[in-house]
Amino acid sequence: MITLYQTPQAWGTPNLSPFCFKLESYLRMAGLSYDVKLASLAKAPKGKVPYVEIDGKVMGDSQFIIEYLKNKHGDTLDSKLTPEQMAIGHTIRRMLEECTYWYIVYMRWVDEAGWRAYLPVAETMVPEVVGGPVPVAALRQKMLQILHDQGTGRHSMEEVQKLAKEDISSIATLMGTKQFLLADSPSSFDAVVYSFLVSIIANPVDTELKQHTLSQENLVRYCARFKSRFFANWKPPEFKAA
Ligand SMILES: N[C@@H](CCC(=O)N[C@@H](CS)C(=O)NCC(=O)O)C(=O)O
Repeated sequence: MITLYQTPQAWGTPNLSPFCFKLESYLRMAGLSYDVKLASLAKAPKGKVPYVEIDGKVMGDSQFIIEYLKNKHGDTLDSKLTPEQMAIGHTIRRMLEECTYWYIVYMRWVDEAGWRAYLPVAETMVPEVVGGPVPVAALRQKMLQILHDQGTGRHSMEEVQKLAKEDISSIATLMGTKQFLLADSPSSFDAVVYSFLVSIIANPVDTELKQHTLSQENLVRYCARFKSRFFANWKPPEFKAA
């Protein structure tokens, strides 16, 4: 059994952290059994979510965990991909995880309308996930500093939306008429694409980015296809957010 530690479920999605959602998607795609528990960042090996307990070992980082699972259980999802498909998948994953991620964070923590919508979710992280009775205003201040240091925090909302829309357009173009990102059958890279698309679409604030994503018909059909194939029997864990 794999125990997946993650943040509370919210906004009708399995998880608002795209990395938690990615890992849960991968586990379902690979047909691996797991149970879900509430994370504590203080106990996370890398101080971030998700983390897992497998074979008595606690491990962090969604991608390192997926690689461990591929080695242990085999890799039926990606074994037929060509080197070129692997390279495209890798590039898209890096873009989503290292760039688009920060745009999503900005729209939740910096933009005022986004923050009003996200505040009830942030409140569910206190005290268990963040490890103490930290004021939510202090969590926001910390996140603003992180975003400033990373660079995205220096942009306007308009600039951030432009950058994020370009990422989504690239994915829509690359997917084209295929059923999944790289082919008509799913690969592990779809766990990333799906979780990031849902993280954008689930935001109650009707941002330009959300509208742009919803206007990409192939991506909307893809999300419906992925959900009915891998999350049809999904039930929310006991802990809940907004
Ligand atoms: N590379 C990591 C990224 C994980 C990550 O950034 N998680 C965020 C939530 S989406 C987090 O735990 N943030 C809390 C913090 O940095 O204090 C992975 O793939 O697991």
